Amino acid sequence: MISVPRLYAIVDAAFFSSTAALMIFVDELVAGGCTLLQYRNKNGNARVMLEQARELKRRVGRTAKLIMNDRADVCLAAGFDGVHVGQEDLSPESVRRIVGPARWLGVSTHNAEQLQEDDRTSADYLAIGPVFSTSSKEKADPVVGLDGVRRARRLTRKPLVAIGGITRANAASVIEAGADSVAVISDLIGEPRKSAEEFFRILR
Ligand code: TZP
Ligand code: MG
Repeated sequence: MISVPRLYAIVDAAFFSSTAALMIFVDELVAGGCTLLQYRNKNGNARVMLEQARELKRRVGRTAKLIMNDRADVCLAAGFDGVHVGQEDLSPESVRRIVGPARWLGVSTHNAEQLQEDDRTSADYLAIGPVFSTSSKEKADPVVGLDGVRRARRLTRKPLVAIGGITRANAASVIEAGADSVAVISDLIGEPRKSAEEFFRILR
């Protein structure tokens, strides 16, 4: 069983006007104590994704685990530590066959039924969300709330990551509801180092 840190920082390329700005953001997250980072790029072409991913790997090295959103091929090409897929990506077992047994595989779920189904796969961790309303995801599923997190906790023994609208103000309630970790996009933007440090202080 893997161990997931309290804060799972998601680095969404859409928030940055240049690769340089994205890299500075990541340096700051690592300086703030982040050891698990997901690279997400929903609009970029595969070539840009791989370039940015390789640069991330060069900078982060082994100080933090790097997880690739959606793309098993780019994960392998960039030497990332794992892949995170959703309900409309390749199935967990298809990704597992591509990335092998050692890399981390995470799966996003949005309700109890999906969570139970993906609990039966070889996923290393499951995500549940959106917990709160979010503007960082297009066509987000209905919010599951803290009750959705509690319910998810009862349905899986895998590490549980909560996502969607999580901030320093509500993160403690999400962990209390049973999540092992919070995945955050927006509330790290701006002052990533300070924000990460505060998440770790709050979630100690
Ligand atoms: N999946 C469900 S909600 C979400 C994703 C990728 C976005 C979370 O972003 P934020 O800004 O932390 O609400
Ligand atoms: Mg996806």
